Amino acid sequence: MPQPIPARHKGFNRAEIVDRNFIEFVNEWRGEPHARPRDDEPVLPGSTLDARGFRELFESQLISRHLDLMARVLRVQNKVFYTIGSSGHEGNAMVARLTRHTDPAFLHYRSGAFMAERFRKLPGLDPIVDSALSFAASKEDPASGGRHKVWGSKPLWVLPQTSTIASHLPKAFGTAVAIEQARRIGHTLPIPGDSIVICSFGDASSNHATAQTSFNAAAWTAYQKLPAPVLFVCEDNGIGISVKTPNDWVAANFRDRRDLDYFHADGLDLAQGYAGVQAAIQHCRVTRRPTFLHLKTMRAMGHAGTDFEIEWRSIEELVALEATDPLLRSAAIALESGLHSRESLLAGYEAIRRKCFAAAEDADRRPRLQTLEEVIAPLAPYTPHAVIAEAQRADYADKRAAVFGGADKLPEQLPARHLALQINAALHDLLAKYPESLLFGEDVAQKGGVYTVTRGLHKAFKGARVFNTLLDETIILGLAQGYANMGMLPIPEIQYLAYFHNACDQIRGEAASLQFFSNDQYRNPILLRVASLGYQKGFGGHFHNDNSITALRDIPGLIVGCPSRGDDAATMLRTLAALCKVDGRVCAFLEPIALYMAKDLYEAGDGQWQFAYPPADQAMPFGQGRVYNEGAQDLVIFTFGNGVPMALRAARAIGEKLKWQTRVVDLRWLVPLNNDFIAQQAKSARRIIVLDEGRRAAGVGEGIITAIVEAGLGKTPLQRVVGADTYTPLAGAALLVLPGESDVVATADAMK
Ligand SMILES: Cc1ncc(C[n+]2csc(CCOP(=O)(O)OP(=O)(O)O)c2C)c(N)n1
Ligand SMILES: [Mg+2]
Repeated sequence: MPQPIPARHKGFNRAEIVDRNFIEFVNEWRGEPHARPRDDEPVLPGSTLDARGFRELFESQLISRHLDLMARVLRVQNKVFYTIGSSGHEGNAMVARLTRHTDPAFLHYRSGAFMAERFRKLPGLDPIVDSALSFAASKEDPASGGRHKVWGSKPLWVLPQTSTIASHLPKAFGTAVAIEQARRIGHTLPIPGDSIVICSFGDASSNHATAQTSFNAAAWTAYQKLPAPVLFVCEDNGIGISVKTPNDWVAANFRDRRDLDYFHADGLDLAQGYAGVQAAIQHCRVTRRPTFLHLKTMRAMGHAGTDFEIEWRSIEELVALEATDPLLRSAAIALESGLHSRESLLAGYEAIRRKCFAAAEDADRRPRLQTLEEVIAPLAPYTPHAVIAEAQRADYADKRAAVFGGADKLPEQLPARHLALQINAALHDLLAKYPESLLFGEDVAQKGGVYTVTRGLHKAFKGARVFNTLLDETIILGLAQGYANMGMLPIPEIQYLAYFHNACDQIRGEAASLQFFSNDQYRNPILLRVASLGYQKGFGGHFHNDNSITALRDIPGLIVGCPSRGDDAATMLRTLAALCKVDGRVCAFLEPIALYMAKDLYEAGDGQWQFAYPPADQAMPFGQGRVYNEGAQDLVIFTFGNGVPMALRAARAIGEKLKWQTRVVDLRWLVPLNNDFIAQQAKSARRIIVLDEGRRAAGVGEGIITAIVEAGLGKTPLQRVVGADTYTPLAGAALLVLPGESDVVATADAMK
């Protein structure tokens, strides 16, 4: 017969009930205690956890629990701004105890106990004070400076996470690979060489494409007998918000995966579960193989403070669930082992409650972010003098000579050449300049990329620095973040812009946000190259001619450069690498495929779109555009990429037809746009054409026009020649969609 549910268990506020359950459980405990164990003796007979370990773990669990309870109370008073809690997941403290504070951790949002336990590893840190500052969005929050409630810590190697499900798994995998690769390229790691990477997530999240690709990539790596010491910790509470995970699904799904070694541990019971956690961590550390720890947890108090479970679950189910609260089990162990009396346990429980509330009240009195400047301070650091100095630094002549086959064979001594060859030379230079740089992507190694832009790099720098990845853009960008986290300079390639969109969140939600959410304590510089844009004739169709730059333009903090000619590409790559090295920026370099092999400007054979390779000490100042036919005022064409040679040809036709002098402005830097430069060029224009190969609804042109209008120059006659809002079709029909030279001439003609 099921027991009737007592009225006091039927309340709406489950936090109060969970709290009361603990006190009642302790008060009503009537067991027989064992002889109190010494610190180094098993907490209960047969357990691999000793008494001291238990005591500390239990305290970490209680800290986490009281932070949750405090958050529920103070949220309604507007003193705390986050209520997604860790209640029921406190067993994850065991993972923290059995790993080192230098094992990088990318954590699930239910990691309060993990954090409290990891705090023990360094003296002088207080998890309650730090967490309270974070809950209160205080400017003094050491994790994010009040920007988000994240689990993060610079000294404890907890890299802060945003809350997009599973988005942290690719970079956790990448960091594990990077730890091992460092040795192969002679790079000094910021952490010990036998570190492992910890990455936790929920059961529902394990189904996410981003999670699955990370498991797959880790297994793909281990299958080739390459090390990938990542510990995936699946905290299985059987539910994701309100959707139940099918019974036993996580075990069934992961138990027998090839090259992903499965361990199980009961996270609801410290005495029982410790051995399983120990085994998994030991296995990962020693074998350097991807390891999957299935940690049983439960979720108490709903998904967040806003989730009133009683409205959508039966009371019987809730009460049964709450009876499995791991803190009740820890209380039982504490009492059974003789480590605590009922009184001392409750006194300890209340003391931690008081500490949490006091810390929260104190945090509430601390300053919060007050100005926009404060909010965005860590987003996009830029130190211009240091960047240009680094970009122009050319103290690697010997290495250059070795790479190019002799001091007399340097690329600047060769005749003018086209874009693809100049990018290729510039990449040789960058890899020579930065021994910690790595170039990787699909087909970039022996084949040298689809367009031979990376040809020769694999031979020159060998497979540890120039290599093919598995076919997954999310993983390519996860690897990039991992290498960056370990102090390397990743230069990933994405084969086409359309395939960047496939993995965009790894830049938008993760890489570009790290400086912001860590208050600039962590940086993950990346120099991402993407073969981009339209008009190319080798491979037709939309996905090889994607002209949408918009998805990059609105990513806060990202830098986007787009060259139209080879010499600019080289000087720009140097600046982008310097922006990575000096300011830790995430940069994208859009290489116009259609211009890779372009040699001519006006007529076949004129060779006017080939340029000499700039010597190694030349670099392009960030934001600087290029102006053709300076001083011309009848018409100014603002453009970039393929639009530049197109505009120059159109300018010649316009000159013949309308007798106008046309200035062509190549912006070169598309994110952020240099509004002052645009305004300065627009000021003296009688007419303006914005030539944008992106799309009408959302390209680059709107940004250019906004800069012109905001500079008070909106009265200048202005027209836009821009791509249509459609996908790009195959063959000649592509030119119906993309702007053409004759469109520019016709638009000018209509402005007479
Ligand atoms: C990409 C993405 N989709 C949806 C969400 C909304 N969301 C937040 S938590 C969550 C459930 C996660 O469940 P689980 O992985 O089991 O973790 P738990 O909360 O149970 O610990 C969902 C759907 C999200 N944050 N990110
Ligand atoms: Mg879950």
